[in-house]
Amino acid sequence: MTDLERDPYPVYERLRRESPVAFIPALGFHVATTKETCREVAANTEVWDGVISPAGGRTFGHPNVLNANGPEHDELRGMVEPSLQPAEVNRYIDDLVRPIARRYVEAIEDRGHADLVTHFCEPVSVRSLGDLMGLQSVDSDTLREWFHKLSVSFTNAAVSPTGEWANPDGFIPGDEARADIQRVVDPLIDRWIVEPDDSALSHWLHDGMPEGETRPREMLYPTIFVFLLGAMQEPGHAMASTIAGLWTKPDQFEQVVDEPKLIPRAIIESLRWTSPIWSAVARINKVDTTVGGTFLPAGSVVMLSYGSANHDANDYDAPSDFDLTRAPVPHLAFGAGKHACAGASFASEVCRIGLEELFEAIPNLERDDDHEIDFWGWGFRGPTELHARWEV
Ligand code: 261
Repeated sequence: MTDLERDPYPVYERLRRESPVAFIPALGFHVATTKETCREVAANTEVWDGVISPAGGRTFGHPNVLNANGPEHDELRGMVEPSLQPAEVNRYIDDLVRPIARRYVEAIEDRGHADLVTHFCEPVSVRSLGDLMGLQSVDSDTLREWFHKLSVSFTNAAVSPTGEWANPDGFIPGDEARADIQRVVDPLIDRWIVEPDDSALSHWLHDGMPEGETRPREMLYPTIFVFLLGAMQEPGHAMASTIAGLWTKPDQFEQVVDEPKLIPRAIIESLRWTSPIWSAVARINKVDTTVGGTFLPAGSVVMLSYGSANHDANDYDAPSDFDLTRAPVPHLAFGAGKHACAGASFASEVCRIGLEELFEAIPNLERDDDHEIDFWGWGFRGPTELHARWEV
C-alpha cells in the first residue's frame, strides 16, 4: 500500500498490460485498471451495483449515496442533486466562490511566497462547499482536518492474508472526525428542523418529505461523511494538480495565466493526468460475469481505478505527460453510470473560479524550485504541497 500511495502508476501500467481486472490480495478485492473495463463495470447497471470498499464502509456507515442502490439510492441521490445540477450551479457559483477565492488570495498576495495547497487550494475548496452546505460556523481549518482524518480512514484498505485489517489503528482518525462532526452538526440539524433555510443540508432534511416531517438524521449522516471527505478534499486536489501539471510545461502555464479562457481546458487535462478520486469507488456484481478476461462470481467487489484508466495508452499518447494541447478524449475522473459524480459541475467551477482569481491577482506566480513537488495517494491523489513565489 505504501508503494501504491507513493506512486501507483508503474504497478498499474503492468496491470493494464497483463491483467486489466486483477485480484489484489493486500486489498481482498479486484481492481479494474483500463478505460474499457472501468467503463464497462461502471456503466452496466444491469450487472453491477454501487458498493464501497470495506474500509469505506467502516468509515461512513450505511446507507450512503455511494453504496445504496435501487429506491434507497434514488432517494439519496435525489436529495443531494438539486443544488448540484449544472443549471443551478451556474446560478449561484460566482457569488459563492469568487469572494472566497479573493479572500484567500488577499491573505497571501503581499507575502511573495506560499504553499498553495495549504493556503489556497484546500481552503477555497472547503469554504465553498462548507458555505453551500450550511457549515458557515465551522472554520476552514476544522473542515480541512475532518476531510484529512476521514481520508486516512477511508484509504486504510490493507487486509492480512486471513482477511483482518492490517492496520486497525488507521481507523481512529476517522472515528474521531465522525464524533466531532456529529457534535458540531447535531445542533445545526436541531435548528434546521424548526427553521429551514437555503443551505443544502436544510434541503436534505426537508425536501420531498411530507408536511411536518424531516428526514431522520441517521439517513443523512453517512452521506454527510461522504461529502465531508470527497467533496471537500477533491476540488482542492484538482486545483493543485492543475497548477502542478501546468508547471511541467512552463509555456503552457504562461499561456493559461495570460488567457484565463484556457483554465477549463487545463482543469480537464489535469483531471485526466492526476485523477483526484484515483481509486476510491467500487461496484459489486449481482450475477456471475466476465470482464477483461477475468471471471467474477456474483458478489465480487471491483474497485474502479479511474486514475489508471485515465492513463490507458489505448486512449492517450504519452499518458503521463500533462499536455493542454492533446485531443480532448473524454476522461473517467467523474466516473460513469448511476453513481457518476453528482458534483462534477460544482467541483469544476470551484477550480475554475479559484484559478481565475489566483492568476489574475498574482500573474507573476512561479514555482519555487527550492521545494520538490510530491504527489501522494492511491485512493485519493494530489500534490502534498505546492510552493510558489512571486515578486511583490
Ligand atoms: C462526494 C464524493 O465523495 C467520495 C467519493 C468517493 C469516495 C469517497 C468519497 O467521500
